[in-house]
Amino acid sequence: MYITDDGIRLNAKIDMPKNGAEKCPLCIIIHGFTGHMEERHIIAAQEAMNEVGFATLRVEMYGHGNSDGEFKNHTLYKWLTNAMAVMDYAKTLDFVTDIYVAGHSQGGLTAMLLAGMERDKIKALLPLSPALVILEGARKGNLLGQPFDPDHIPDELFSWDGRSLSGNYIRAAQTLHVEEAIEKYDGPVLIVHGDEDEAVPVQYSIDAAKLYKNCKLVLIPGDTHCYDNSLEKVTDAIKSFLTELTEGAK
Ligand code: FER
Repeated sequence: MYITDDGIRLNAKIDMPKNGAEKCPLCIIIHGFTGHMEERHIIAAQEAMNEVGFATLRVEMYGHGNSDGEFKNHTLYKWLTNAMAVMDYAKTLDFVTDIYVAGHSQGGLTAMLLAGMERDKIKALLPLSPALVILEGARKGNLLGQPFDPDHIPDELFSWDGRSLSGNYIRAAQTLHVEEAIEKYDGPVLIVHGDEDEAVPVQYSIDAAKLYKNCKLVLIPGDTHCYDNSLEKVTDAIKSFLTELTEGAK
């Protein structure tokens, strides 16, 4: 299935909850930088949500997975307009009672920025190891382990898989301020982060959790960026957070 954002087709997949409910909440799930919807940790999050009565909408963003766009040309601006298009689509689904948004890493950062814009439409927010380091790295001149002059942005940088990325990625990231999006969002937030994350230092999540008005922070001891060691702790945290919210509402 495709959701279209201004002519760009975004590959998307809905999975319904296990309980067979006719109406239910839906959680949008966004993968990270170089990621896609079939990654182990994305599927684990999807299945955990389906188990506790949530439908999920996994979506692949511009330049990723089976969506349109070149990886080289993706920016956080494009991911944000994609995310708004996905929200618009979710709002049209008759079976959906409430919309939730989750994302891993760059997808978690996108979810946090989106929640600032759609604060009245997003019931709760689940950033998983959100890549807040990107915004600071873009402004200070270090991304993907590569130093650069932030006032003379290079034409391209190289992803960890060797692919080229346009300097426009840096230009866009330099302008975004997640603190404003955090300030605007009053709903419940669950941040999950492995405390041995090699790509995004855990301190970013510790600091962000303090800025949200209503945030639960779950640190996974000894775990990595993609939860190689304790994925079940991530899914447990997701299930208890969502169950508490939906049970609390009854
Ligand atoms: C970086 C650190 C982390 C970076 C991107 C990420 C573009 C994103 C990680 C992810 O989405 O998994 O320096 O630079």
